[in-house]
Amino acid sequence: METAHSEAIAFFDTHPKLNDSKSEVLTGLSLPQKRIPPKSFYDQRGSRLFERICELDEYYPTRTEISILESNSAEIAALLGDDAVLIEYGSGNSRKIRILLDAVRGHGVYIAVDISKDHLIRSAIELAKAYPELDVIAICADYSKPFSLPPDAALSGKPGTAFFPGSTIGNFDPADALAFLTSTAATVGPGGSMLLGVDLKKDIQILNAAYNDSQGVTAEFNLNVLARINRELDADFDLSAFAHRAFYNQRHGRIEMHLESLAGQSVKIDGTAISFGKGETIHTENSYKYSIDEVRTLAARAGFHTARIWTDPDNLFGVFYLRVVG
Ligand code: AVJ
Repeated sequence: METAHSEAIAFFDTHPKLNDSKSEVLTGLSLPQKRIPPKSFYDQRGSRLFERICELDEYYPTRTEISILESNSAEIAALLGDDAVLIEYGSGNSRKIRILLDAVRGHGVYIAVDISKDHLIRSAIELAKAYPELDVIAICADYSKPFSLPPDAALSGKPGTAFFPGSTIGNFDPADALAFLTSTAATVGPGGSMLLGVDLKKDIQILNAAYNDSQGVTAEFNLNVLARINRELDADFDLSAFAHRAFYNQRHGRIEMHLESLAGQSVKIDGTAISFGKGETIHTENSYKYSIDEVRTLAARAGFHTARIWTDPDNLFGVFYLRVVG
């Protein structure tokens, strides 16, 4: 690290294996139901489009979760206690963690875990500058797999609280969500806890509107993945020959996003031809929605007791405080 503020943070690198994205995309597009993983959305333009989504009238989750965290920050701080050890899974937009850090008056330990090293270090340094009393640790790791926290000395011996906001858990299939929570329980260990943000089941029209906004930003976000593949994987997708589709799948309790081929066509990716029938789709994202009871049950199977739940007045979104059992 070559920055003037590198001494402000501690950095640990687990050297997560970056999947070979070309073969991953080619494999996904060879399946009977073609698919591209949702992590592919977030190149620079995709991350910017996602930030615009978060500002849309129709997209309620971000602003609702922020208001829940703000309204309950004193109680959350009391549960975290003095010198809290906060472990953020995915160091996205720092707005939410700042609410918690302000509530604990900038004291304690903050551990950011992210697979994207540059982004991770940049945001960790930002927070270290903003909270001079805070011990900031950055761990480059793939948090969807188990990883170890740095030695106890760095952690004041206090069990940690994992912070996983944004309903990112909604991107996991149920079995993967269970595996993820189980491994998080192991990471924070006995006495540890988790603050989990989850988008709740609700009126289908509200859900469908959130993923079919009137300004078409979500459509741009979805289509951007094809522009990214064109650029990074030497492909020739015609973006005007695909359309954004998003709908609530009631049986699975999830929003599905797809890109629908508007014609029969063939696309080349690094020399490999992929053919599309008219109306055929690429499945780009699942966003699972949970009832409060479903979160409780999932958490219990992963070894967590649901100690506290905060919601908004319309029950759109839930923030769950989970404690490791035993
Ligand atoms: C970042 C996965 C929580 O599922 O709502 C927003 C991503 N996709 N609009 C979500 C997303 C389309 C978002 N998550």
